[in-house]
Amino acid sequence: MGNKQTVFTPEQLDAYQDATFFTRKEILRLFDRYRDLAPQLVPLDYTNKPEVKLPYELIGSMPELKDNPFRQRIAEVFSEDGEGNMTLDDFLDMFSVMSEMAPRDLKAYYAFKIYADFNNDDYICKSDLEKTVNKLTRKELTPEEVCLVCNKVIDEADLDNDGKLSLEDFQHMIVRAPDFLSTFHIRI
Ligand SMILES: [Ca+2]
Ligand SMILES: [Ca+2]
Repeated sequence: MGNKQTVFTPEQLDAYQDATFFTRKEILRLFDRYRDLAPQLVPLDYTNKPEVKLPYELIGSMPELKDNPFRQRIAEVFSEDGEGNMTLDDFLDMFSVMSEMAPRDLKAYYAFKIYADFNNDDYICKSDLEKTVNKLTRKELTPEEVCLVCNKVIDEADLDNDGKLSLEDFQHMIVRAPDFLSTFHIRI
C-alpha cells in the first residue's frame, strides 16, 4: 500500500484485530468502505481517534443493508448511541458479528437482540414477536394471523413455560432451523 498514507497506528490495528474476526487487510478495506460513505466527515488519519459518527441514513443505505427489513434495528443494536449512528468501532463490530468467521453463539445472541428483543429486556415476549412477524412478512398477514403465528412460536419454543422466550429458548429454537443463522451473514 505504498501510495497510501498510514491511517492507523500498528497498535490500533492490533486492537481492531483482537476485537474482530478480521485480518488487517479486511479492517483497512472496511475502513475504506466507512470513509467512502462520507469522505467529508471521515478523516484519513485515524491515529488520534477522531470522534466521528456516521448517521444511520448513510449506514442503512449500504448495499449489504438496504434491502434488509431489519436494517435500522441492526444499526441500532451495534451503535453505541443506540440510534444507529456509527463510529468506526461500531461499524467494524457490526461487520465482524455478521461475518462468516463469527461463532454461532455470538450470532445467535445478536440475532436474538436484533430480530426479536425490540424493547431490550432480554426476553422475547408476544409483542416483540408480533413486530418480528410483521417485518418478516412485510405486513401481509392479518392481525389475527400474526397472533396465531406468535402463539404457535411461543408455544413451541418456550421450554420453561414462562410465556416468553429467553436467549436459551431462542437458541433451542434456531438449532432446529439450521438455515436461520445463515441469513445472518454479510460478505465483505
Ligand atoms: Ca423483549
Ligand atoms: Ca421461556
